[in-house]
Amino acid sequence: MKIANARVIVCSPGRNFVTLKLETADGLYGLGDATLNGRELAVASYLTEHVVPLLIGRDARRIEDIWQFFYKGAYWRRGPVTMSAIAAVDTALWDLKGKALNVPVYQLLGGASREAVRVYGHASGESIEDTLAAVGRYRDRGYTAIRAQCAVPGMAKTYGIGRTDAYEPAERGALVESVWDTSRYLAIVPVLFERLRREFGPDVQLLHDVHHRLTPIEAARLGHALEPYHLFWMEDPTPAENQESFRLIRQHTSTPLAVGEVFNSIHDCRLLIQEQLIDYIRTTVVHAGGISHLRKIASLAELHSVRTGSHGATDLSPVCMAAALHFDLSVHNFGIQEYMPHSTDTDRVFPHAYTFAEGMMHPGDAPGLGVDIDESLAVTFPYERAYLPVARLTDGTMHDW
Ligand code: KDG
Ligand code: MG
Repeated sequence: MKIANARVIVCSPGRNFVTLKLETADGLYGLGDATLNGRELAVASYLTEHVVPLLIGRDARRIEDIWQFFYKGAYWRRGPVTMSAIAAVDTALWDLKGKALNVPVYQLLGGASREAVRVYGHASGESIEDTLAAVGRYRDRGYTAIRAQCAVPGMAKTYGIGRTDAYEPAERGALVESVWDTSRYLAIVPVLFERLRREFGPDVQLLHDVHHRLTPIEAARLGHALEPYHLFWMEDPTPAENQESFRLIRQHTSTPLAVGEVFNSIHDCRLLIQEQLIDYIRTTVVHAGGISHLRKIASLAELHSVRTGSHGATDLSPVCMAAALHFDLSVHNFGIQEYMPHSTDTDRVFPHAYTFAEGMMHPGDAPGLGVDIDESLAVTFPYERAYLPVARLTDGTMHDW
């Protein structure tokens, strides 16, 4: 099981993806996702220039040792570029081990802890009425948990509002600057959820993403205002570099909190978990060091009654989605998985065994991760520069993501 070859494949079937393909001398290969939205080529370069040369000749069976080698051995620790690169190596090694032993990865992780994985979808609209209609469509497709986002009146563009149910967060070409107005946002969100509960009753699980736009006290106020509508979670209420700021939010509201899609190591969420300042940890395979590191975060979270709720937007490739589903199926303290279906072109480039039915997903029982890459099709979709939009306050001040 010596690693004989390693290649980085960059393609853009609807959006950019970076994939690491590891090949062994015995003719097996494993895939890992290394996509970092808006910074794809930085990870591709880190892999090609610094990681791939050190991988050749290593024993692919030594997953933990290779992880520690790239984490401790680089001297420079953590950071999204490094951790996405390590994640790609780790994911590809789990894929390889599954294929070598002829079992799906979840069997290597302790086996299934549940029959299938509950996912949530993204409903959004330009008005409250549009958002209600979008939630209705998700219900009709079988989703039992739905994230609801509504455009903020008076703001030309609100992040997270799709023109169709299937949308892409990054915009190709020039970077878009939008205007953010906290007062208007805080005014509309409770009205939206009051309508949603009235219309859809108590059974559907409702989620909301704040995208880090509030201060801790504003977030506390929103969480408190949403309490009558029993959200499954309020996500990323405030930027979380300062983990202590969640103490303030927690003191004021019982609305469950989910944080962590931008975190890349256990140290980014250690205090949040140990002090039980959050309810769901959203770290994901590709951005938090792969399946191996995510399992350590989940184990810490399990000790403190925090459950997992991994990020699953379209900028995580089907390779990451497959890895996430193997992780979700196996880990005891799984909470929910985000699922934003990929474009048809993406699904054609990355054929996969995972399935969706009635709001639940399963990774399938193919050996390894159960996902492939059609390289001859991938080359027909070359990289295109794209960025997430940024937000400024009405007076032009650059605002938090
Ligand atoms: O790359 C960033 C997007 O994936 C992110 O903004 C989407 O917040 C998001 C979510 O919860 O899916
Ligand atoms: Mg989010």
